[in-house]
Amino acid sequence: MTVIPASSLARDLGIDTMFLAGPFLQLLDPVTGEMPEGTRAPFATLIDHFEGHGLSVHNAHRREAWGAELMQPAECTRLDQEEIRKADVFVALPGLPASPGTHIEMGWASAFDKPIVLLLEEGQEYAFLVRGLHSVATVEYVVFRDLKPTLPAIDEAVRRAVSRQRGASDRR
Ligand code: 5HM
Repeated sequence: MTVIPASSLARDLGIDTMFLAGPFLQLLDPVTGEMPEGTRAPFATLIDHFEGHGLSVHNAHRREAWGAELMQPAECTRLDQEEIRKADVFVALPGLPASPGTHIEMGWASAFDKPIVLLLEEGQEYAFLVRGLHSVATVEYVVFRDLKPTLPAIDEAVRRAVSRQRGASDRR
């Protein structure tokens, strides 16, 4: 049983679900067809962290057993779009090099008016439409070097994105 702390993102913000996106195909080992441990780590860290905050995290990497149970394109596309539509907040690592699937998902999340948190690696170049997404959607950017020490800043970004998006929809 997961014990949710007294103050958690789920409880404080009244949210239930998160979609976590990030590079997938480019991380698969060509021999095993699976993501090596090192490339799973950022996703596992974020999933554990946000589940500890009482959120139900939808993540395709885990769903598809880190590559061992890869879905067909038509199946994962439909499912991902459905889960993003249902999510209370969308978090993504856009990928270096850019992950094509994640970029499509960022487009969906912004079109669906989701609060968005983008995790960007320090000193790296990202697409203009990633850097400019905040001009058309509720986006919080978190620049990081190491993910774990950045988790408190990521939590704050989630809080801000959800609150700002609520304020924006209340004004409409
Ligand atoms: O193009 P790339 O594989 O990097 O796309 C990754 C994103 O597409 C992930 O955020 C994931 O949600 C989705 N995806 C998926 O759900 C991608 C693939 C493979 O391209 C997959 N399932 N099998």
